[in-house]
Order: sequence, then structure tokens, then C-alpha cells
Amino acid sequence: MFELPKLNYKYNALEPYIDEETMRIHHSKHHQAYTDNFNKAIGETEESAEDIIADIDEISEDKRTAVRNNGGGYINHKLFFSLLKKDVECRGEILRAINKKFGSFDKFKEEFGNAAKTQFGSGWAWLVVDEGELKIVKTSNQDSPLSDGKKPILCIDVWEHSYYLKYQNRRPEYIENFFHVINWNKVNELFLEK
Ligand code: MN3
Repeated sequence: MFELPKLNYKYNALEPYIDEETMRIHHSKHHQAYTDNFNKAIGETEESAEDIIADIDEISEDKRTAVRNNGGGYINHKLFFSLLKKDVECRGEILRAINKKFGSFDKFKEEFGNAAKTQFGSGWAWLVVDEGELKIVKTSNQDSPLSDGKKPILCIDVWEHSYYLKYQNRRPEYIENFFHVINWNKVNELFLEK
């Protein structure tokens, strides 16, 4: 049985960029629902959720869509919530790699922001490591880059439930403010694991 991962910060810790009520509902309702529905879809298993999603084609066809959507929702939110912390500076290896790949941090921010803005409908924008290289990708619904063999190290949830209470239709403002709550130390750790 998979359990809802606990947050190591309070629901109000990301104010004013992400409001307390959004965090409470997003974690205790949405992430909980993905967790419960993933358990229902997958049943007993010894595998990690990440491995299941990476090898999604091995799941029998009758269960695959439910596992992909709810297992994806489970691991995507697990990563997303673990990467949030206010006012952490981007530095170290990850900053060097970003500068090398994108030219500058501002250029990276622009490209990542554009991916998040232009994801049509519900989905995610990601910074991934793909064969040793940093890349920005988008996915729809709860699809994970893991299913394409890419390792996600940063993600932004652009489902309306992640910003609508505070930002309504102003997705670009949510994305701009998201840059204040990225735990770059954690992103750096994931990058160095590659
Ligand atoms: Mn969400």
C-alpha cells in the first residue's frame, strides 16, 4: 500500500506565493485521492511506484490507464511537494549545468516558464536529465517523463487545482511566483544522483 507522503513544512510555509488553502486541498484531497486510486488500481505490489510508472507498458491493458493516471498523479505530486521551499538560491552544480545548457539562469527561467504556460489544458512542465543532458519537457494529464526514460529533477503542476483559488486564470503569474518556492538544494541533489 502506498501512503500519502507527509510534507516536511506547513501548508502556509509558501505564502504568499502559494496560499495555505491551495496547499491544504492539493495535498490532503488531490494527492490523497491519487494515492487511494493508485492503490485500488495496482493492488499488492513490491515494486516502487516510480518503477511501475517507468515500466508502464508492463501493466496489463485493462489496468494500464488507471495506473498511468493515478500512479502518475501519486509520484508526480510526491516529487512536486518535495521540491518546494521558499527563497532558496540556485547554486552549485545544477546552476553550472543550467548556465551551460541554456546560456543563463534567466534564459532557463524563460524556457521553463514558456513550457508551463503553453502546456494546453492539464499537465506538467519538467526539467529532466535525458542521457546525461538537461532538457525541458511537458506532459499532459499525469504522465511522467519516467515513462519516456527521462529522470525528472524539477516540475511545476499546471493543473488548475494547483493555482486557481489564488490566481484564477492568471497561470503566468503563478508560474512567475513558483520560482520563489523552488528548493534548488533538492533539485541539485537529484541532479547529482543522475
Ligand atoms: Mn496537482
